[in-house]
Amino acid sequence: MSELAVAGPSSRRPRFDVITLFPDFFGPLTGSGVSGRAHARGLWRLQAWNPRDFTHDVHRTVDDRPYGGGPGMVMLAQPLESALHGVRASRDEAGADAPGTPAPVILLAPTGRRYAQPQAQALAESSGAIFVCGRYEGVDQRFIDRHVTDEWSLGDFVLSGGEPALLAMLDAAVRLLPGALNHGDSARQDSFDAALSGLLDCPHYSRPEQWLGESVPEVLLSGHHQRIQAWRRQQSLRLTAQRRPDLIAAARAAGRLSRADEAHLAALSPDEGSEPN
Ligand code: 9D3
Repeated sequence: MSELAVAGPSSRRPRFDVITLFPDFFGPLTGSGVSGRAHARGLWRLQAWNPRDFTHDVHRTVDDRPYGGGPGMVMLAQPLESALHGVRASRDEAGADAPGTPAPVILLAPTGRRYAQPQAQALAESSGAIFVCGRYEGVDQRFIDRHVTDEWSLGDFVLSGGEPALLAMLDAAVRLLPGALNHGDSARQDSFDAALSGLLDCPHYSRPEQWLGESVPEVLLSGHHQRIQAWRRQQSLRLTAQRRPDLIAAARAAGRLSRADEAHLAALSPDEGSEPN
């Protein structure tokens, strides 16, 4: 069997194309930190496309006023579609997607489905995606109806556009690529979900042992691996019960809480119970 046949779509480096009026937004993602290092290692790639470069009028118009009136501007369908055609041709040329499986077209929008770790994981295991970042009040619905396959939101707060949301989403995906983290990190990453059962992480301490009169919890200095593990688990349970009771319920429903976990939760005093958000 040839080498090419061995490398299936799942082992392909993801390629992300972004249609955006602000391509400069994405420099830090490819240039800095964990995502930048992964990019330098060739683990993923990103190409930004500006719809302004796909206009034909002298003003390079990418937006206009909404029919029916109202505040703000709407992104025009034509420059977005022309940019998308450019993206498709480029991906085909590069063989970015397996034949017959075109990349999804994902619109970043406050009306989208909430992004979370499963979506990050799916992106990391994919051959990539085409993202459309909205600006202004929105995107002409006819472009969405014709081309967009998914709509994603980062959460219930108002951004000035899709770009900052997409930065966070891609960062979450890229750090999951095999080889993106250094060795110590990746071992931790492999066990991260399983070890914490979807709970919040425990508190961490480092040197010095005494800082401004505050000590490190004694158990962490004890050298008793099992006691340390138990303490960390209990801290995770306490913190999660306080701040994210929804995650406790989800872990319980998934059968990820042991009898010892349940006993610890039951023993938490009422003032350690859930606090209002
Ligand atoms: C007046 C109605 N506005 C909705 C609250 C319109 C509107 C506000 C902000 C339309 C688009 C935007 C820009 N935001 C995004 O494009 C966006 C976003 C967000 O605002 N919050 C969380 N996730 C995302 S993903 C894209």
